[in-house]
Amino acid sequence: MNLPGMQKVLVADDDAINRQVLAELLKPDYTVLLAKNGAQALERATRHAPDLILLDVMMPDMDGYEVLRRLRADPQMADIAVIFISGLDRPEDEANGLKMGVADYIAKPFNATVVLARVALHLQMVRQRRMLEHLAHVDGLTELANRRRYDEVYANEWLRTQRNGRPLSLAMLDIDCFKQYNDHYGHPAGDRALRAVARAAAGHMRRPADLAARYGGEELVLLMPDTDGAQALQVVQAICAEVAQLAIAHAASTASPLLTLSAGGATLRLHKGESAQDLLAAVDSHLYLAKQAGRNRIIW
Ligand code: GH3
Ligand code: MG
Ligand code: MG
Ligand code: MG
Repeated sequence: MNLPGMQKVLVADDDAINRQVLAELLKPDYTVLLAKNGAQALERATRHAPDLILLDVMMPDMDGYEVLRRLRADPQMADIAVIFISGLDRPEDEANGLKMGVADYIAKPFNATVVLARVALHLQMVRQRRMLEHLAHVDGLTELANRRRYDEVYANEWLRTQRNGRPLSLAMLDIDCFKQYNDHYGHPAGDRALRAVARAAAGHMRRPADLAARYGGEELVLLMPDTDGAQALQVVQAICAEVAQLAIAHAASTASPLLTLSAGGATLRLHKGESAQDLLAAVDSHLYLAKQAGRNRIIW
């Protein structure tokens, strides 16, 4: 069965019998992908992002060591768990494999029950690691990226922008009179409103590199690499329009009878020699101006 929630295991072995035996063994519990050589293993891994790779060490053309090196050198695949399955059964071979960073080493001829148990164990660790990463990077209330994640991504995007000279746009959204909203409607309603605003913001992040994050409290930050000011402004306008459409009543707001946002934005222009802090400072001051000018507006 290939259920969508099933974890994916890639079996890479040049021996057709081995592939078949392992595939039959794993198929009841996992989505199994097969590769008959190193090049195919890398291609399948790139395309299908398996959770675990059972990798034969001795293969013609490209051996398991080389496949592992190339996986580790590719940021998209560097974290994939790998188990070596090898006819090399000397302790040195096993120790070498483990030193290269594989999760486990299984000697051939293998015992089916043991292979299955080890695969299950490592896939459980993969699930646990993903859960920890999720908890470390995602804000529990809004499900947006959290501040920690944003700081990491911003630092990377900043460096990338300095290398490629492409524009980098940043915007900060802040819910208007949100303290009064909580005071008037209660914190649970405030949480729901904040989640709705977060969903609207996330829904307008179109490119893979775009990031909407919870900067803190009721402030969301949008990071849009490769996006000029005009494009980024349109995105923020669309988010504000969507929040207006949600028509969340806010009887205690000084800005509008409905819940609104204020936003500040700026786009990095390298020739001005701005720093990462300057960009954030510009965004902050624009948000401040938007608040000063009466809220429910965007200043770019
Ligand atoms: P302004 O228009 O100037 O932004 O006014 P404001 O009241 O929105 O700003 P202020 O920074 O004074 O208050 C922010 C409020 O947001 C205070 C806090 O109770 C509320 N808030 C922050 N995080 C959460 C949250 O997770 N849930 C709820 N319900 N409220 C939150
Ligand atoms: Mg082989
Ligand atoms: Mg506010
Ligand atoms: Mg605020």
